[in-house]
Amino acid sequence: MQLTDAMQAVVIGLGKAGLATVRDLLRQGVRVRVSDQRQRGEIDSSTLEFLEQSDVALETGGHSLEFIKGADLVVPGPGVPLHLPVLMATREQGIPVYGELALAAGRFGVPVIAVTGSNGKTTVTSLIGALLQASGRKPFVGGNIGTPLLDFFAHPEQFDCVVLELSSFQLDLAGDFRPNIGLLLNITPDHIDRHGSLAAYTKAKQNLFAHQVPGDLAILGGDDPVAAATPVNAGVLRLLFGYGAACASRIVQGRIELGSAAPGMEGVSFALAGTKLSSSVNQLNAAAAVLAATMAGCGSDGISAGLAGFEPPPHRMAEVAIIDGVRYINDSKATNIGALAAALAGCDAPVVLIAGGRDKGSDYALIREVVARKVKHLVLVGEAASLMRAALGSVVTTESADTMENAVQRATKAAAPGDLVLLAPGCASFDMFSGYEERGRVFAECVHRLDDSGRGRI
Ligand code: UMA
Ligand code: ADP
Repeated sequence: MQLTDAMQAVVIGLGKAGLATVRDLLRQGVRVRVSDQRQRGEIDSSTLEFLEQSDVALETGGHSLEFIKGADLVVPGPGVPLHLPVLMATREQGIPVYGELALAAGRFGVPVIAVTGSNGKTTVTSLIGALLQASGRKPFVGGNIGTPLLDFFAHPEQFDCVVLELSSFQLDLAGDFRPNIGLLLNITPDHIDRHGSLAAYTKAKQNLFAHQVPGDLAILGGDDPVAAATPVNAGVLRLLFGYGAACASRIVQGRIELGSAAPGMEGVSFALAGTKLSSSVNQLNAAAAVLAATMAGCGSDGISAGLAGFEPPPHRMAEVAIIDGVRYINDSKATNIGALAAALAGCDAPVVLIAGGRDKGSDYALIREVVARKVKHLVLVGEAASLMRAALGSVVTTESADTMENAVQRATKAAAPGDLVLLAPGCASFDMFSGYEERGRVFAECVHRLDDSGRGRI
């Protein structure tokens, strides 16, 4: 849609992305109104001041049909459920509903690499950014990773390429958005509460490739049957990464080997030993990122330097301490059962698992086999505790804890020297914490308190 200054847009949800959307629409000269479910007093004063100065009308305490009257388009933030009555009414009235990606489509003017998948998005997105940077490029890194993607348009002159982490929520309303290089890492169930079914969630993820044209590239997780089977448009190059022989970027004994699809890089390989990417999931993430960076024109020197200097984001399989021979691992970012299963699969010692939190409609029976194989005792926290006990109680001993402190103490009691105590919740954190970061921080604090209480660090 060509936006003009005669148009009026309504933004729903004044979160990070919503505020960036307001700014972007204002830059394009569109008249903007914004509606948020929070009360006015809950919105910070600098935001209120900005809206007032920019002549942006604000509705608080909910979304009324009256407020969207006369709008030429409505833009919900990514976390706003699409079945809200106000959005249903918007559609019924024939008003287009755009997401951030639909607003950005066709405007970047530099190559765009976009990463989606159930797990590994943040790691792969930031790693691609690091590889590009180490190769002398100036990437904008944003999207679901934290910096709203529309912020790119505030200073496009500062960047020569764009790397986006995209969630299924963002891809649900992507319009004509098209990445030059799209990556779908893997698909395991997540956000079923929002999408309604695994099929709808998968479709949203695969939407990344819907508008690609000949010359574009689709990079797919070769070991993930759903990701690998993603249809791509005619003329789009399809490359796989992973362990399989058909992969253009292949993990062989801790190294990443590039195949003939990578121009000028055939037979080049990169060692991961000595980098912070040697865990089993990070080997996969590195294989994806190296392939994307290679296909975006990076050479082997830049890629080697980028891999060597990369610091993985926190709260992902991070060792917190070793106390009395027990290793405590914080994988608070394991917010779905795919990440939980991958964490367990990569563990090389008996695991006392702390799991649970806010359920997202997950079927915990899907992880029964890996739990039976790897977990010696399960400590459950949060709202999902009874659902998880019902699904897993037949294969592992379980107990409940009402605080993280109590969970850490119970897990410690069940662990023997050589064991791992792993926080990998498999659920969202919002029933007990402000987010996965706070959950991981509190876990680490509780572990350190054990240490302070006289147990010897090894
Ligand atoms: N709101 C309403 N009405 C509603 C729902 C929400 O008004 O019905 C308002 C809330 O009051 C709040 C605002 O909307 O003021 C929250 O907006 P949002 O949920 O769209 O979140 P943002 O703060 O804009 O952050 C979003 C992403 N959040 C979600 O997709 C839920 C962030 O991803 C992203 O980093 C940020 O944009 C910048 O691009 C976070 C996330 O949790 C990390 N993503 C999910 C995930 O990774 O699993 C998808
Ligand atoms: P996302 O942004 O998709 O949530 P992250 O990189 O933040 O991905 O990692 C989220 C969780 O998934 C962490 O628990 C991490 O240990 C796990 N993880 C990371 N990469 C992978 C992968 N390739 N496959 C499965 N799990 C992964």
